[in-house]
Amino acid sequence: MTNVLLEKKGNIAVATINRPKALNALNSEVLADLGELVEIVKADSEIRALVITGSGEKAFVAGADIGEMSTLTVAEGEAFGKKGNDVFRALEVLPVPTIAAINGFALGGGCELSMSCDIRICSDTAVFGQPEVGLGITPGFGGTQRLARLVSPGMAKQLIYTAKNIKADEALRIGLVNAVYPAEELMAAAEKMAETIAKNAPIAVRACKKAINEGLELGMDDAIVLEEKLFGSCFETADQVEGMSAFLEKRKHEPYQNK
Ligand code: DAK
Repeated sequence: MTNVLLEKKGNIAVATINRPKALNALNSEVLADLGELVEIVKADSEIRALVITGSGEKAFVAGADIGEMSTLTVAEGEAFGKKGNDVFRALEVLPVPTIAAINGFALGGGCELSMSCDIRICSDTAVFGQPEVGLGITPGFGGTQRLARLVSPGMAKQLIYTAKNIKADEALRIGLVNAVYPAEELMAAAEKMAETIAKNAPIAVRACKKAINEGLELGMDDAIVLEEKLFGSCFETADQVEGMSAFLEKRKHEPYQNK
């Protein structure tokens, strides 16, 4: 991968979208590398949390690549949209928890990429928006769906119909991000959060992700059954035995084994 850099640090990994000259805009190559990233992280049992950020000081991702999109035919547009949607959906359902560390512009496909992550935190320099209708298109990488689910349908419609950008403090106010940090502190905060997650029992963390993601698609009666099953499945893990034994024996648990 040349457009996405992956650095492993113990049990966490940091992926950096690396196309700074184009403000990390998503062209076909970046999308292909993001797809590869998901497969690499899925196959690596040492990675227990993934942080995604953008290279340079200006942008997380300034959207899908407008140059590449500008000449698409209807069929090519659908294919481009499918490529992005498939990658973003694979990221969303990746069992490993993901944190978007949004270090600047997160526009269009960039905002959509962040919304495919489990948790969003940003720098005080971050700017969010779905500018697509200003370019004559709709959001195409899940923006109409994920923004409406994450904030509210009314706020999503306002942002999408007006194509107006919002700053970090407004993103925090509407619940698009969980926290805002001074730019120079963002990555340390993201990695600290990832490390905190990575220290918890990984099978339980992954089960929580599945329960929340899949449960949100169900009615409450079915959703709590899903939770019951995932809760039950933890009782065949060594980490559950160790976690509860340590509590009862009034000692700190051994590092979790992911077993
Ligand atoms: N695509 C391509 N290049 C981009 C880019 C983008 N989205 N954003 C920035 N760049 C490039 C600029 O062209 C410039 O390149 P050079 O001229 O230096 O070669 C370089 O990055 C630096 O950008 P600026 O010179 O413009 O930097 P500024 O600080 O002046 O402005 C900016 C920063 C983020 C405000 C500005 O660059 C900007 O407005 N960028 C475009 C933002 C935008 O509109 N993004 C949303 C794109 S639409 C779909 C699939 C996907 C999508 C929709 C449908 N289907 C198939 C259905 C997704 C759509 C989008 O994401």
